[in-house]
Amino acid sequence: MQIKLNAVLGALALTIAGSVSAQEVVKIGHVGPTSGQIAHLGKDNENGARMAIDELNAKGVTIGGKKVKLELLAEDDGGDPKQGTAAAQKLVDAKVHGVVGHLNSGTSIPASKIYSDAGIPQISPSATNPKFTRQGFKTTFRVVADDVHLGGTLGRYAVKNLKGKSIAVIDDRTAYGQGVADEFEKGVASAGGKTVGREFTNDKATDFTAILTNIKAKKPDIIFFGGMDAVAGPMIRQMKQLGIKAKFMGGDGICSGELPKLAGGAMEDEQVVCAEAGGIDEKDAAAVKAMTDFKAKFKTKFNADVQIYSPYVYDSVNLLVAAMVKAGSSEPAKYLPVLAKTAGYKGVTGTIAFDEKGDIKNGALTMHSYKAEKITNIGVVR
Ligand code: ABU
Repeated sequence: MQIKLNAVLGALALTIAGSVSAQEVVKIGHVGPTSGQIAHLGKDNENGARMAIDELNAKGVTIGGKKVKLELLAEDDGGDPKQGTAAAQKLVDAKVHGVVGHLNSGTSIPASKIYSDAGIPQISPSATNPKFTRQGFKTTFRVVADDVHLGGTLGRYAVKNLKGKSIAVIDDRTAYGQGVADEFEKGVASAGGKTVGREFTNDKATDFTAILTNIKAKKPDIIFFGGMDAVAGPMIRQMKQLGIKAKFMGGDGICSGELPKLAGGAMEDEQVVCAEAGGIDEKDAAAVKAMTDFKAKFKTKFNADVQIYSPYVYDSVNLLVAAMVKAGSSEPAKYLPVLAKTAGYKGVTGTIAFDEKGDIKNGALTMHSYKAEKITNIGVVR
């Protein structure tokens, strides 16, 4: 009898201990290229996610009356579409509650079908190819402007502000690079400008002598590159070696803190003009303070400067969790409609609202240049 009673008491004690310690875990997936050519950008993104999760856990998150613990499941897609879909499937199999990523359009687009089929919300902090949010998926969101906005604005800026008379275009044949270069050309044409040549390379190339020699013969005053900083840097270096003095433009993919280093000191002051696919108005003191504080905290935590997208990743993780809290559930089917209705969310990258496609409403672009090897802010355009 005594043995039976002890067994019952033991089982009861285990059950009570179990229910006390079984705090619900909410899994947030993050995917980016933490290996390969743009690993420095992938790591920047992953750190943005880590910072958001650590802060939320430290503050404490309650969803549907229960305190939860957030867990980051970080995957590397190497910037490769096949590796991207494999990483997406891995996160779906791990039953993540939401995903932030991927970094590249070429990985975000194929992965979006996998998340959509599984009903899991995905926010890209950086994929700018318009197709990403135009596939009819209810689970797909992005917090940056798209390439139509980005490339078109840069094209008009090249003609109207930089007074470009003969403009050459190069792209890296990726979903992002080719798309943004096409939109740039349209923007140049719409502003009455002239494109004198179009060349292409790939996202792993290191030698641009042949295409730059072709372009040099056309005497451009501006060269636009659709691609990422890892290719743009050596291209700027080789322009200098070939005696090409043209201005160099690009989209968000080249607009990193790392670009001067990648160009090996070959970048002249104000030679490069690029646009971040988001940003905050310099006149909005509260927004400027929020971003300044973010950058300082990021530097303290990771001993690294923000590259491009980590603030967008940080906001994206916070958006997912805010929607879960508001919906009272971390179940994707329950919080997805709340996420879709996001409006007036004050993040470190500005105020976020989604349109019916999952795109940011009234997205901003921030024009940047470089001086003394440091990125400088020219201002926000909308
Ligand atoms: N937006 C530039 C980098 C990411 C991408 O769209 O591929």
